[in-house]
Amino acid sequence: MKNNIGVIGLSVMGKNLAFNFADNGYKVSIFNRTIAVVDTVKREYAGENIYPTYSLKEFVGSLEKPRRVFIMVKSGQPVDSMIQQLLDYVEEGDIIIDGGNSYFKDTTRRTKELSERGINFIGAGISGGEEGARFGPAIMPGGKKEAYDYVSEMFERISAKAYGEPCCRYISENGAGHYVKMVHNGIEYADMQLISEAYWILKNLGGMDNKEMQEVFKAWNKSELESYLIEITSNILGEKDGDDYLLDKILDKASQKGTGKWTNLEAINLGVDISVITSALNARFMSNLKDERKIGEKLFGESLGIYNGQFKSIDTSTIDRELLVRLVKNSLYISKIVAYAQGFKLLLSAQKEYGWKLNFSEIAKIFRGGCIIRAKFLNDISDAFLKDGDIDNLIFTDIFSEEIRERMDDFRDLMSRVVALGIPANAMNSALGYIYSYSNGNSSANLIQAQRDYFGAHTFERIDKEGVYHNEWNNEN
Ligand code: NBP
Repeated sequence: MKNNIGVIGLSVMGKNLAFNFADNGYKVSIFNRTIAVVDTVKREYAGENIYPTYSLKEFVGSLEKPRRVFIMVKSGQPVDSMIQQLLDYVEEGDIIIDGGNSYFKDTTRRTKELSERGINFIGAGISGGEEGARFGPAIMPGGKKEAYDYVSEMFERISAKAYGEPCCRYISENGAGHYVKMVHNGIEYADMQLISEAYWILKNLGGMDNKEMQEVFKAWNKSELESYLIEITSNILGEKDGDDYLLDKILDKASQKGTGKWTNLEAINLGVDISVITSALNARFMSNLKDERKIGEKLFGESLGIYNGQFKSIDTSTIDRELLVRLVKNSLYISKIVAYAQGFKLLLSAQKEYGWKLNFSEIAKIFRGGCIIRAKFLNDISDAFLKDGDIDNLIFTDIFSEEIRERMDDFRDLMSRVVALGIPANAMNSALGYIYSYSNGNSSANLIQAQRDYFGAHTFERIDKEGVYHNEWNNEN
C-alpha cells in the first residue's frame, strides 16, 4: 500500500509537520537532502506512520496517486532546486505543496511554470513555529482550488482548531496564501512592538515593577486584549533569573529574519499606508543602534531629564496608576485595531492588484489559532467583515469605529504625556496619526499640489470647478 503524503525537508518545521500528519492517521513518506537525517527523524517518532525513503525516486514512488509532495525546505533557491529534481519523477495531476515562508511572487511564478507541465502547485503559508507544526499550525493555502481540494481534508485535520473550526481555509489563486502569511508576519511585528511600548510606558511613566506589570497583563488577558502575545508577556514578566527578573537582563537589541521587510516593501509598491507595521520594523532597526543611542543620550537626554537610561524627570509617586493602566490599555487596543486594519487594507489592495478573491472574514478566522497573532478580538474582526464585507477599512466598521470613539480621549491623553516626557512610542503614535488623518476630510495636500505645480508644472485639480489646471506662479510674491 502506498503512502498518503510525502514530506521533504526534515528540519524543525518539516519534521514536526510529518509527525502531525502521522498522528492524524496519514501514512507519511519522509525524505531529506542530507540522508542521515531521515533515519534520525524516523527514530524520533514513536508511532508507525512514518516511512523513511533514501532517494527522491523511492520517495515519489512510495506515494499514492495523485501524489501529494510537501516541500518544507529553506525558502528561495532550495525550493526551486527541489522542484526541479522532483520533475524527473512526478506526473501530471500530482500536487506539490510549498509550506515554507516563500516570497509570494516566487509562488506565483512556480504555480505558472508547474501548471504548464500539468503539475498542481500549492503555496501554503504556515504559522505557529515548531509547536504549531507539531500540534496544529494555522495554514493559508493558495493555488488552484481544484488542487487544494485534494489536500483540504488532510490540511484541515492537522491544523489548529479555534472555536471548533480548523484554522485552515483556501485563500485564493497562486501566491495568495504566501501573501496572507506575509501580512500576518507584518501584523505580528506591530503587535509585538505595541505591547513592548505599553510595557515601557507602564515601567517608566507608572514606575511599575515587573511583578506589578505581570498582574496588569494577566488582567488584560481576561479582557478584549486577550491574546497569545499578551499571555506570554505576562509569563515573561514573571520569569526569574536568580533573585532578579530575566527580562531586566536581556539586551535591548531586537533581531529579525526579514519577513516584516517584505510586508513593508509590498505596501510601498501598492501605495498603502501601514505606518504601525513600518514603525515596528523601524523600532527593531533603531534597537540595534545601542551604541549610537548612548551617544544620543549624552547629547539630548539631559533636556528630557534622562540619565543612564532612566527618566529622572518623571515623579512616578504622583502618578495615578489605576488611571494610567486604563489609558495604556485603551491606547494599546486602539493601536492594535489600527495595525490589523492596515494589514487588511494591504490585503484589500493586493486582491485588486493581483486579481485574487479574498474572504477577509475567513482570513481573520484562520488567525484565531495556531498563529502568534491569535487573539480573541479576531472574532470581532471576522464578524465585522461578515457584516460590512465591502468596507474600505476595518476602522469604518460599526464594531471598530465605536470601539475607537469610546477610547479616543484616553489615547490622546496618553500620547500627549509620553510625547512631552520623551518616551518613544512610535508605533502607538503612528496609530494615532493614522486615525487623525482619517478624522478630517481636509488635509494639507493642497500645498503639496501647489508646490509640485510651482516647480514642475505637474498641474492640480480645484475644489471650486472641474478640470486640471496649471498656474503661472508669481516669483515676486
Ligand atoms: P530551514 O529553513 O532551516 O531549512 C532547512 C531544511 O532545508 C533542511 O531540511 C535542509 O536540508 C533543507 N535544504 C536546504 Br537549507 N537547502 C536545500 C537544498 N538546496 N535542497 C534541498 N533541501 C535543502 O528549516 P525550517 O526552520 O524547518 O523551515 C522550513 C521552512 O518553513 C522555511 O521556509 C521557513 O522560513 C518556514 N517556517 C519556519 C518556521 C520556524 O519557526 N522555523 C515557522 C514558519 C515557517 P539539509 O538537512 O540537507 O541541510
